[in-house]
Amino acid sequence: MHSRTVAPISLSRFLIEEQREKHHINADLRLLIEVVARACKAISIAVGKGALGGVLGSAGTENVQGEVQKKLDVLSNEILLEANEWGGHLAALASEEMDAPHPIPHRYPKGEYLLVFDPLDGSSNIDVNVSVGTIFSVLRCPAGVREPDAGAFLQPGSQQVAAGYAVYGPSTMLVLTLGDGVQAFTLDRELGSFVLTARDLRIPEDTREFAINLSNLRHWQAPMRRYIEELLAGKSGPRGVDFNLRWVASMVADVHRILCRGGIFIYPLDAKIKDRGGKLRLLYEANPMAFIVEQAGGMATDGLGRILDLVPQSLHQRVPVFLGSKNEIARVTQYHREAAAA
Ligand code: P6P
Repeated sequence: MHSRTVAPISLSRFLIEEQREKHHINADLRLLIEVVARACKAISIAVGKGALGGVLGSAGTENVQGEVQKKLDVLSNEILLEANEWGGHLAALASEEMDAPHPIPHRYPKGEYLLVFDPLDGSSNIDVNVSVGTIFSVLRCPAGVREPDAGAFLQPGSQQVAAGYAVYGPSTMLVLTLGDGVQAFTLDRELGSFVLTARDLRIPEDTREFAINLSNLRHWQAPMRRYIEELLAGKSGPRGVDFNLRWVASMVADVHRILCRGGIFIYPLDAKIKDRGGKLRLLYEANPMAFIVEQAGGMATDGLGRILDLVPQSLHQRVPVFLGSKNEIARVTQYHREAAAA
């Protein structure tokens, strides 16, 4: 008697079971996640073509951040817009690549959700074939708001109903939280569907691995330098153990490693970017990653307080980001709080 092989659980089946058994999501949110996942498959194909796809290099334009847009930044943004406009699940979309929110065209019905995303994070790595990703966050549109403007998106990250990222690496993976743990799906390129490959990811509370752009050390504030110099001192320093540095310069790749084996990711304030409030964007980088990290038992702060408690002041607001293994983030946050209180 052959034991029946357990059929792989597709993203669609996972979402339907979440909806049916846990009443955790409704049909519109299920459709939203499936549409975003389908768009990420299309982006994965475009990214995977590399030089053969004629989409490497600069688009010759700048985005609202003043950053030169890669052709794939623009293409990924368009893929996500086109995929999400018609479904009737969204009231509006916002993106790192667009100054203002994108309204749902009047020819389509509107839904109750807002989607905000970084269509291709780490795109400076594209031309050198290093992993990049898509980061997305789902909020509810405030009640009674029929034509959501930027103000409708300015909700604390604790209001997110879902968040996730796709990482375009050796394999393409989708990592998702609906507020009930973190699940990971791997793209089966033959089936063309995401298959559940890891349930309830947990970040170890301790770690010996840290991710930071060390070249900014001389620009950091005192508590940041204190914390990193202790890690670099290793066995002979106050921590008494050696630490390892990893920095991909692609937030999605660094955060994914942390979800898989622990670690911390820090992009602190430094003298160069102090006036801008930080490097990473709150609504579509810090908030979704903080939601995922907390759901996996980690911690996420801006150096002083919980990222998910921050009330955004603008759509493209930047913040310092400290996230990952709880005990290390608690320590470095404590150093910053002590310095602020001194
Ligand atoms: P740096 C990519 O541009 C990004 O927004 C994040 O994905 C990444 O963690 C960070 O910036 C890299 O910054 O200063 O090392 O280039």
